Amino acid sequence: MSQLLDKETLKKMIRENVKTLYRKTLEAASAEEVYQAAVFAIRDVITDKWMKTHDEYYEKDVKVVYYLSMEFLMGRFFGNSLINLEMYDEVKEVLEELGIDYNMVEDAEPDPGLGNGGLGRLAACFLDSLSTLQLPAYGCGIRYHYGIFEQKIENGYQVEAPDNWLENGDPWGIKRNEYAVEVKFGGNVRAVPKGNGEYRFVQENYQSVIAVPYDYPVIGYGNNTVNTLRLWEARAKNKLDLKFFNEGNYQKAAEEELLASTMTDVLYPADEHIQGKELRLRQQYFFISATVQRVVERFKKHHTNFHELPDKVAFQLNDTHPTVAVAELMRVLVDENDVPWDDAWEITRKVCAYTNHTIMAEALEKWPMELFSRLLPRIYQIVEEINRRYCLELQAKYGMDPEKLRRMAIIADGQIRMAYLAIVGSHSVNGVAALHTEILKHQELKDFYELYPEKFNNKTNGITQRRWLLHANHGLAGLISETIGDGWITELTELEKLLPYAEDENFRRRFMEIKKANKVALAKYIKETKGIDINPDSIFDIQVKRLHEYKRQLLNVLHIIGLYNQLKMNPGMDMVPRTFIFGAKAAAGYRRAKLIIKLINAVADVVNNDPTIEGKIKVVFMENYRVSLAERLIPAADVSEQISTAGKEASGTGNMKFMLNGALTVGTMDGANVEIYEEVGKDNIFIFGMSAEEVQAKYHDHYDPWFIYNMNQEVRMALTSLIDGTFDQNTDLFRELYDALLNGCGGRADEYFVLEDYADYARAQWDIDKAYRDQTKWAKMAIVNVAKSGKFSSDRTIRQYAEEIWDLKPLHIED
Ligand code: NBG
Repeated sequence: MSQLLDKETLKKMIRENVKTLYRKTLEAASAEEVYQAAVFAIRDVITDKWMKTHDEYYEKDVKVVYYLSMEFLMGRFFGNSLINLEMYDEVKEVLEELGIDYNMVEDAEPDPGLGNGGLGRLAACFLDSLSTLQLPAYGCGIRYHYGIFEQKIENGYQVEAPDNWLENGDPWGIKRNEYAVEVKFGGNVRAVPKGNGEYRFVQENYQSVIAVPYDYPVIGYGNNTVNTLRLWEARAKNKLDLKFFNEGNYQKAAEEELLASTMTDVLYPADEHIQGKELRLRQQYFFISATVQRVVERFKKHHTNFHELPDKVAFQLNDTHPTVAVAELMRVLVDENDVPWDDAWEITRKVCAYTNHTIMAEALEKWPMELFSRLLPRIYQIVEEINRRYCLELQAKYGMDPEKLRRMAIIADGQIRMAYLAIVGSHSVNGVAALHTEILKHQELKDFYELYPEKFNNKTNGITQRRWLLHANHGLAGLISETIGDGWITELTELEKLLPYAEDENFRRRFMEIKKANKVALAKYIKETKGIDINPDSIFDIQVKRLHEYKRQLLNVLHIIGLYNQLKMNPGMDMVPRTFIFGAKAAAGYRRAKLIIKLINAVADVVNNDPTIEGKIKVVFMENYRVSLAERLIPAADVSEQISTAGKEASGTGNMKFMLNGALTVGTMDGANVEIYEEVGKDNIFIFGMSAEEVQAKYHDHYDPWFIYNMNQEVRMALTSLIDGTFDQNTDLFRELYDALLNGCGGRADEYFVLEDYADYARAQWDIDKAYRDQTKWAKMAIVNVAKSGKFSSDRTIRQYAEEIWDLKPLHIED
């Protein structure tokens, strides 16, 4: 047992906690109650480390990075905390000795969905790596009461239900009333003469909200570092304004309370699609203002010279969502601390750095001037001043070029372009995979790359192997540690040592047995939850990610329809049985994405119940895809579907999780797939489709999907199945998809080149079928994938951020 807590003490604590929390004996407690009791027992261990870590940060006055993000998709805390504390086996044993099923306890924890997808999960992987690398860090975000909606499938359609993750309390969070701060909205700005010819700007007649932080521990693996995830919640300053109340103006009296109560209620559930909603801008300023104020307060405890701020503080802006930090830091420095503008600007730029996560136009944040200036009057003035000075610089550099100025200005066409504010106000701008960064430099942000070439850099994303292998796949993790030792847990490139074992028959057999066991476990889960029988000897082919047209789930389904049509014509067709598994949430207002979900389910209904195809294809849509479900699915995958239109997926991180768990990728040369390809070589991955350059050329070229329709019988038949009643009894339900692919429905026909890439995708799928028949070869390929996944650890990514952007040094915390 770890020195932290011996088994008997732990047992006693769990019993005691059940008693004090629930007035129950352990025997009578539910899994949920045992879970809570166990959390409080291990919190004891965590808290000691946590306090020590923060005392040292404070005493040594180290530089700290603040990872500013609207989303942290943490996944469940319990299992992962035990893993990082190296207490997993012991706690499992303790519970089992108490007659409690460990897995039931783990499953009792709600999976907090405080993020949409890749961007939020990346933030969570980064926090794990920061603590493991002993780097001083805070994650700063919002404590939404409702995370991403819970997805239910009713009659094949997605139905959204609220996700009340706090329902049974929040045993991981600690409320820190002592650090509450006031955040001001609206009102007007008054210029007050300072007496020296200058003015101080003060906000008046504003509405206040109090930001209250909740701190969550982020535990490093096998060390004593416990960093903090700080999530802010809104509380009303004055419950009821008595002055208005006494005047009988009840609505006005309750206004601030209402403002506070809705502020942090719910996460916006649209991925890569921003609607300029007032509440969202409020949320952004709310958590940023609270964070910036706290950070500056803390800095002032040790310092009086603000030029030292960049030596002590780094802000990383996770996409444009926290960009208002640039202006808020200026406000706090200039208005509240009398720092001259030019100094404040130099300091701000040194502190801030911006990560771009997408080139999808719908995701680029722009706020209407009217809304922005009404909600944040002083911040608006500051942005205007930043823009004025920046435009003067542009003119000095490029002369009077009105077109260029309009293109590059932060404020133009009545809108504030947050990406441009982030670029101008930062010293670093990074993309999240090599290809993505190149596209930013030479296409999307070309003007800015010309202006500030030194700011641009790449940081290819990564994932934490602690959650995605050590925790999610005990079988494989065990085999690897037994074979090459456990160094890979903190240095993933150690996995290269597995390469020679690809030639070792015994290792291959065990590797494949583990995959098989994971598949059997998933098959059982699918049977229990969906009632569908799937064959564990079939190829498990999985596409799990948000539903988005550019990710092309539609290409996958069309190909399934194509296969089905072939089997109908030729029931004896020789193919390895395939189970196609999907998981995806669609943004509630994204109609076409929801229709694609309905199509997947409709195809599943027909295919799964057609005896003539002899179970050669099964289709399963797993509802409510989330971190904990990913942990079940990915270890059981044979094939990883990464089939976005080239140039559109900034990086992808699911692709890395599959690779690490020994699935082979079928994918386009997009995002980080390109780098996976470079690592494993062409023989260990199934690449198909147009390159990003070819896609770019096709956009400008004449592209005619009808030509493909006419030339390719398989495509024609698959499309026809969409409208001939095969999947919807002639209601024309799927005609919209048919039209979107062939005619465009108002937009471009087949905007994401599904039909253009179809034939090569089908070819790659037959290559997979062929490869899988040779199990020895398949096992070798899968082992090479695992062995070569070292580059994709978020430890590597975070080391690069720390060295190349933050100039952040590790601090070892003693026992
Ligand atoms: C997403 C990209 C993914 C990428 C993650 C993390 C947004 C805005 N972007 O490709 O689509 O892996 O960010 O960087 O969610």
